[in-house]
Amino acid sequence: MRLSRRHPRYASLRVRASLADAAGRGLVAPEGLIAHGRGEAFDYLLGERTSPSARRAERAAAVWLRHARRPVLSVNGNVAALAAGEVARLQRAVPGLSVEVNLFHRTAARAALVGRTLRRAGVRGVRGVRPTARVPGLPSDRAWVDARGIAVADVCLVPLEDGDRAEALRRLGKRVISIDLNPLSRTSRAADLPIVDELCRALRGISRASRRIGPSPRDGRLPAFDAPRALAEAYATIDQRLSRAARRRKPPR
Ligand code: PTJ
Repeated sequence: MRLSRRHPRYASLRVRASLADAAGRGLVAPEGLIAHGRGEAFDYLLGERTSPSARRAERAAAVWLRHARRPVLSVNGNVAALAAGEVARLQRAVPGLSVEVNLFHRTAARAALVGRTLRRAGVRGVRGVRPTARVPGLPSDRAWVDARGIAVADVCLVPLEDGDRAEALRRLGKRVISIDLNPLSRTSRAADLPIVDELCRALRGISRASRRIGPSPRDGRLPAFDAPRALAEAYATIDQRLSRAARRRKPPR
């Protein structure tokens, strides 16, 4: 299908087309297309831009990743399809950041494809293609992790995660940073540091902040973050936008 650049939703249509293509190649699970649609709906409600509150969360995430002893970024099919290049840039901006394939709908072939996609984009030392440990108490294939990656991480950055695993990681004493446009999701509510922003914008924001911070001691000291406040600010953003639209009887821009 040809997309016209003049279409007012060109950028969004292009992303959809590339995800549909990635689903055709088996990189994205069919369920990943549904997850993307849910994300788009929340992005619409949030104004399709990074809010000041999300920007603060991205800066805090950069500090946590810089100070973590063993930080790991978890990558599923959607993340690889949408943001493999941003993942590589973040790894360059946060020296020592491990990148691990972690799939809900796991097959060996999909895991290998996600790994290849990341390596081609410039990600180094991709973990999790052949997992070697399990997160206890999780029945799904998402429990499969790398014994030298997520299994021993102190800080896990988990974009587009499911709530069960976010909760299981926290039970193991890990600090969880989520990226999820749905501030009501179980993942956002379970995270120690929820970032309510679109995946690519959030990864760019964290990379930018990390470059600004520069080298930091890997001392495991993570400044406090007020997660309930960050979520309340996201609810308020949606509330204000809808209330304004209801008053004007016109959708906000
Ligand atoms: O590749 P797999 O097999 O590991 O499967 C990945 C999916 C995404 C299918 C799986 O993790 C899943 O089912 O996720 P959920 O439970 O639907 O959660 C995904 C969350 O990500 C939802 O709350 C969406 O609102 C949110 N989301 C979707 N797209 C984006 C997003 N958040 C930020 N940026 C996006 N682009």
